[in-house]
Amino acid sequence: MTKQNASHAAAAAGLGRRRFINTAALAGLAGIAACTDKATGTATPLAGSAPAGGAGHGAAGAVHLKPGELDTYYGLWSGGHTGDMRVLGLPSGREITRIPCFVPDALVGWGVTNESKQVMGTKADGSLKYTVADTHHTHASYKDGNYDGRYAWINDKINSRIARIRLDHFVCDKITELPNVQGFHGIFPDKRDPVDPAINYTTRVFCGAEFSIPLPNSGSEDTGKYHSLFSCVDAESMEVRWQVLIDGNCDLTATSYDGKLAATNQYNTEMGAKYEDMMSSERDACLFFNVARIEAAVKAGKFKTYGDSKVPVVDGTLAANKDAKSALTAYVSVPKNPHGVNASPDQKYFICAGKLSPTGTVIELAKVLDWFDGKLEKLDDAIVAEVELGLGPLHTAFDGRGNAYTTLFLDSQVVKWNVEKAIAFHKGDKSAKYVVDRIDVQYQPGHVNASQSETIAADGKYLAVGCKFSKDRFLPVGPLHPENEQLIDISGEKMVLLADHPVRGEPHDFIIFKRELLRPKQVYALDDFPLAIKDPKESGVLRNGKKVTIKMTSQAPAFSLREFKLKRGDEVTLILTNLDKIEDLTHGFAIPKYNVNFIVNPLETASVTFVADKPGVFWCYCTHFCHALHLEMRSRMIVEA
Ligand code: K7E
Ligand code: CUA
Ligand code: CA
Repeated sequence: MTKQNASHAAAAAGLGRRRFINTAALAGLAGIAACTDKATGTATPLAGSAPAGGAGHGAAGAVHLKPGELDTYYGLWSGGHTGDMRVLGLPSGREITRIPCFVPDALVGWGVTNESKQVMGTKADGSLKYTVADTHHTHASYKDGNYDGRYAWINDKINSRIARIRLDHFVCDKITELPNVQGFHGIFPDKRDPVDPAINYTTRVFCGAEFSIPLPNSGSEDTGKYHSLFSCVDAESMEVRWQVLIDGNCDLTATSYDGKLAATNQYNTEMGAKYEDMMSSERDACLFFNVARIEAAVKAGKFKTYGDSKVPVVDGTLAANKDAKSALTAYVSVPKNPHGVNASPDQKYFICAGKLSPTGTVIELAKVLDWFDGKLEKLDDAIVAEVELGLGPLHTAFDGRGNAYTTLFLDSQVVKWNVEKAIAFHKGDKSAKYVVDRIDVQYQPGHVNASQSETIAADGKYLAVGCKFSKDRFLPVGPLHPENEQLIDISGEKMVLLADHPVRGEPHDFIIFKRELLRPKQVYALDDFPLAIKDPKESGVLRNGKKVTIKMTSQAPAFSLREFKLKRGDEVTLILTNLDKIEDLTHGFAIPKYNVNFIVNPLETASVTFVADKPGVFWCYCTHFCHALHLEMRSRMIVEA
């Protein structure tokens, strides 16, 4: 079969299978249920060579930590619709905390306090600009090719926002809304500066926009005038540095270890508005960005701006970038509606998964750079392998020993394959057995990631797989099932399934960090907060007409003000500093009927603003267990009629 025929046939097979999954999901999965072994209650694998369970394997014990035993890895999981980042311990799979970003959170008062509202963004009336989100991808800052524990970033696809999380305090400190785009999906920080060798750490975050829109967004129906942009956000200021106007769309994002290249896979080079149109071509592209050249073009003033946005937009369209020696972009042809693009830890390759083609495409970065330098004539020669992996390949992770692990959405498998052997096979050595192993997962995997996968310190210990369906895996809880995150031991030749753990839908993506790389602080410094009340004696009610400021501190088991008086209609800002400086001594502050509840961690200051529109007595109480007299820890708000 020719390569084209092969991908065509597989695409047809894939869509057939997909239809089966979508329209006959219940019937199809009931078939799987029928395979359940009644005696053990474990599902037997549908197909494939590897066992579905880790029973009898020594590694299985690794996930069952003894009480008090700490995990060896952090997992940073995207929270999906809950708009937060979840922090897991691995290998246990225990969820340790959630870091609210885009959506209000009742535990910490995210979206309640003035400080969090300022990060989230408000309308003119002070209410939150957005209260829904859809996070998919999370990645962290780098230094010398490994995580440095400074920041993590996460996207919101619905409202095209990027949030930054400070990994010293595990809090979101900045959110930026990208201009000129819709459907912001892929995200990846750079790993060093392409020009200045002294900058060996992340200073940029690249963001791909999946949906194309008119510029300006006029409501035009003419899809021929729609565009997607690729954005670069400054890692420190979180301002958008520049954008690139492109042909086709963006999806996932990857960056090279030398900082010179960023890329996005493109599934809609057709610029279709309907799915049939989006899959009408046999090949789409992996689009590369020459970071140094783009920044030189911006510096030289070769850009446009759109609408109210001041962000410089350079021209990365095909027509404007035909001449390799001046090109800002390079469109490498890959088969059909590709999905993930991932950077191998040996720093040499980007791998594009075929999705509607059963293939993985290996692109050699040195050759892409050769093309930009005019040393490689045909850009497509940068493809050093295009090999069959199975049906519905989506995302790829690495073990640092030359192997890649790609999820096969339609086959419900992870395939382990050797990249150099795939290259040898592609070159003509048909004896090169590049597929090393396959394992069945339950079911329909999307993202996959390995411990330290996309760093130079990939350690090949654990692989986590985000499975989209969890039928029969957990106690039934009604129509909405959790997703099934499966943990696989990849330390040996064969993959071994270690554990399932349910997660609330739908994380999509995650990264796995060695625990030594993160050193979070347990207690804030008073000076971190400009409004801090450093001495209980500063407490009191300050009135300026209708505007009232209440200053209060907390020290278990009391608030510094046992009561405070307001007049109906007062515009009140209440500032609370927790002067307890002992690790884990957090207090809460709730005002009944005023929709106020937030916490203050040790030496943290937070504030809320509200109108005292209801007269009466309101017992403000501590909502976070802190002391034997926690229930008695109160302040009385008296609002005079
Ligand atoms: Cu494959 Cu949004 Cu990363 Cu989901 S995307 S799986
Ligand atoms: Cu303070 Cu509970
Ligand atoms: Ca396509």
